[in-house]
Amino acid sequence: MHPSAALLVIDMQQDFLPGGRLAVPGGDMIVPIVNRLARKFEHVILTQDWHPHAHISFATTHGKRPFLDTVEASYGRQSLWPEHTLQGSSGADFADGLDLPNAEMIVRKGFRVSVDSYSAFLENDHITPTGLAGYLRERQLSHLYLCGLAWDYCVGHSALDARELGFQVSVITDAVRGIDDEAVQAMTEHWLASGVHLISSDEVERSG
Ligand code: VGL
Ligand code: ZN
Repeated sequence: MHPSAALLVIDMQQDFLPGGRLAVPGGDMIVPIVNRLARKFEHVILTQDWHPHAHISFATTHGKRPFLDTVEASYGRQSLWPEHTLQGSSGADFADGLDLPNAEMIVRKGFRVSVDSYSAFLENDHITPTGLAGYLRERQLSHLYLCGLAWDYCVGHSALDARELGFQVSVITDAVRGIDDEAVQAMTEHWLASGVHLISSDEVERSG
């Protein structure tokens, strides 16, 4: 790959795979694709969703229903989820079979109790940076290829923020899975309107 290219592997963690606490359908199917893709990149960066107990995004924190209810956070509406990717829990571990020996950096996110972070770049308040943009800029990694989970949330917002921060962004669509079909559709429209490119893992692998 181009020397300025980096592969961002978003939230490939046990809790997001079938059998996990916030399972993304087919999430396990992309593990071999991600492993193969990583061999093509000199720069591979992972994100790890990493929540404390009583996190704002947990339905249990508010006595509400996951997937259905929301809360008004200081930064706007926050969706509610089953408890997932608790710091240090086995559900927060990277997916079984994920094999990325050349990964150089792990960005943890969502570790503040009162702010969620879907995006690898900015927390859900859209103000607090994770530091990833600074890392990439300092290393002159300007062409980002995204894969992982979930299409409609963490991959989705990471791609949008990366575009806004001035990166070239391609999402490798057969190496991503989503939670909700309608949300996947809406996110894909946002991507296209923002100049996010959609490509296949075949195209990436053929491009050398
Ligand atoms: C995610 C919902 C809550 C994701 C993380 O990785 O897409 N979605 N936390
Ligand atoms: Zn989360």
